[in-house]
Amino acid sequence: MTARSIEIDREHAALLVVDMQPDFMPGGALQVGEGDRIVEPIAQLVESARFRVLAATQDWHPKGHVSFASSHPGRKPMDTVELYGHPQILWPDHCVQGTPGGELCRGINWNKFQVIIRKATESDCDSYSAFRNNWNAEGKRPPTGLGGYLKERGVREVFICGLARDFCVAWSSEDATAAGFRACIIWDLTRPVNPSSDDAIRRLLVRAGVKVITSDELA
Ligand code: VGL
Ligand code: ZN
Repeated sequence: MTARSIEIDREHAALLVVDMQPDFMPGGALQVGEGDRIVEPIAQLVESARFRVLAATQDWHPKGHVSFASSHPGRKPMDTVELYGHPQILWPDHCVQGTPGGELCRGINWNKFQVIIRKATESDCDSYSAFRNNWNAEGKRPPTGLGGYLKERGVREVFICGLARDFCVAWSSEDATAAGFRACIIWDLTRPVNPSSDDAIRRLLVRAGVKVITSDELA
């Protein structure tokens, strides 16, 4: 099979690198299998200068965050509870503000990024997506501001990679199309929390209008 070649319209293109943080790497508090394997290829993409805008997210929870199992007596990590009428998976404590596990990972030149959005910073609301929080007590999903930032900078197409494929990357990709961007998920530069979700996630994203590509197509 010969790889298709995807033209990047550099002037209107952003790379969005999601939650590349030690707590999501093997050995971290909420480890994602092989999360470390995508650091080097993402670093190369960052160096390649093929995107005018480089954006990233950093999961950045206060201590005692509502998404932590430790905040729900009697619950354990990976349990699901209902929060404001929607399912909320309870996670191990992770990416706590100011802790080493919450830093941006080594191996990627973060100095090149124009914008790094910290998300899930409010105690009572989670945020998987780079563009919007999860539902809050008012039943709303307030924007993070990233969509406005990218639009004001003339971005039309967002290429998305990072962790985790089935949570923050999937939600960010879906919301990117909802916000009016062309969205491409660079599938091989993501890794899932739950590998058995891959087929369902891929179908969900395609249905939402997200283009699923691989990094070799960008070569
Ligand atoms: C994430 C679960 C909880 C992610 C963040 O980055 O995908 N997943 N917080
Ligand atoms: Zn989180």
